[in-house]
Amino acid sequence: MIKTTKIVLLGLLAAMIGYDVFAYVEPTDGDTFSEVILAGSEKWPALTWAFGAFVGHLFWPSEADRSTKAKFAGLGGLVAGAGALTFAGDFDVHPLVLLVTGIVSGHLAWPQTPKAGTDAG
Ligand SMILES: [Ca+2]
Repeated sequence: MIKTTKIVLLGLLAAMIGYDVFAYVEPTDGDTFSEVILAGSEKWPALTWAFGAFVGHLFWPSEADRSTKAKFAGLGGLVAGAGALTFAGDFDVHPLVLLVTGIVSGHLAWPQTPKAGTDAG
């Protein structure tokens, strides 16, 4: 199943790259993935935070046990709540702040557990 997942991921990546090249060369402006995501993040800053949370989930695993992870989830929720308050206000927040708080939230509230034999942690 891991091999199938890798094939699906590579297929999706190849399709996305192919589509993005097509979107770039055809005459409509602002239709590449990068342009659409940037425009979306300017309209909805939570999108930037969500990308950060996904990065924290994917690339910052935790070896903590379940009860510790539950405490971390609470802490991650607090960070997310602080982010939500930021979004609710009319603040001009730098995207780096949103990305970093998202990454921390993704790590604390939604971490993967490293598999035995890996060096991640
Ligand atoms: Ca285009």
